[in-house]
Amino acid sequence: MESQWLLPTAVVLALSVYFLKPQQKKSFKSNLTTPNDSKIIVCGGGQKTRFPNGSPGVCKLIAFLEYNKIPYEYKTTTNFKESPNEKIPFVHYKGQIISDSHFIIRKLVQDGLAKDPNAGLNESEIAISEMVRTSFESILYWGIVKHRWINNWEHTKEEYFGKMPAILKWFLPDRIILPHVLANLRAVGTTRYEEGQYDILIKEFICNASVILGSKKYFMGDQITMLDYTAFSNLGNIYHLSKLNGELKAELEKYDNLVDYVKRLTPLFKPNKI
Ligand SMILES: N[C@@H](CCC(=O)N[C@@H](CS)C(=O)NCC(=O)O)C(=O)O
Repeated sequence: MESQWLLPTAVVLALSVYFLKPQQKKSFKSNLTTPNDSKIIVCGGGQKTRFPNGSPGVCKLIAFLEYNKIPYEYKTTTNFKESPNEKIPFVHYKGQIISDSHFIIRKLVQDGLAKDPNAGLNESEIAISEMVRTSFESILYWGIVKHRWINNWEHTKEEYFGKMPAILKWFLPDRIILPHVLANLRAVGTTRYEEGQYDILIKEFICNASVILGSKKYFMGDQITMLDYTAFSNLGNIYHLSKLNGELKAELEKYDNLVDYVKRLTPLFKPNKI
C-alpha cells in the first residue's frame, strides 16, 4: 500500500471497529429505588396537581394507581432519555426503570399490588376490549396530539411553556419541541392524510366509542377494566383540557353518554390531595 493511504485507511478501520462493535445494551437501573424497595416513583410531564395530566399515558397510569389506592410519588421530568423508550410515563420501581403505562401496570399486577383489571372478562371480551384500548392509544391519541400541536398550537404553547423564562421560550417550543412532535406526527402518518381526513377519522372514532359504551356504566359492563383507564385518559383529556382541544371537545359533547362517562369517572381517578 502506498504510504499516502496508510493514515486514511487506519482512520477508516478505527471508525469501523468503533461503530460496528456490538453496543453495550443500556440497562435501565434506577438510582432512586433499590431492588427491595417497592416505592413507585412516577415520572411524567407537568405537575401531579394538574388533573387530568396532559399526557394520556401518564393520566392512565395515575388513574390506575389512584383507583387501586397504590401509593406513589410523582416526579416532573424533562429528561425523557432516562426512560427506556424515551417516552413518559416511566417509573422507578424496585431498582429498575420501566416505560409504557401498559407494561408498568402489568408489572404492578404481577407483583400483587392490584387485581388484574380484566380478570372479570372472558377470553373473547379481553381480546375485543384490548383491541379497542389499543385503538384509543394509536388513533384518538394522535388526533389529540394533532389538535394540540397543529390546530391549537398558540394555546398549547401558552399552556405548556407559558411560565418558561423568556429566553428559553423564544427558541425551545417553536424551534426544538414543535419540530420533534411534527416529525412524530408525520412518522406515524397522521399528517400525511389529505386535508381534513384525519379529522373525519377522529369524528368516526368518537361516534364509535359512544356506540360501544352505549348505556353501560363502563366500556365492558359494570366493572372498570383496563380499557376504562385508557378511554378515560383520552376522553378526559379532551373534555377537561378544552383550551387545547376545543374542536375535539365540541365533537365529544355531541354524545351525552361519553360526557356523562367522563364526569362520573373523574372523581374516581383524581389524585386525593388536589
Ligand atoms: N403507549 C405509551 C404512550 C406514551 C407516549 O406516547 N408518551 C408521549 C407523551 S403523551 C411521549 O412521551 N412522547 C415523547 C416522544 O414521542 O418523543 C404509554 O401508554 O405509556
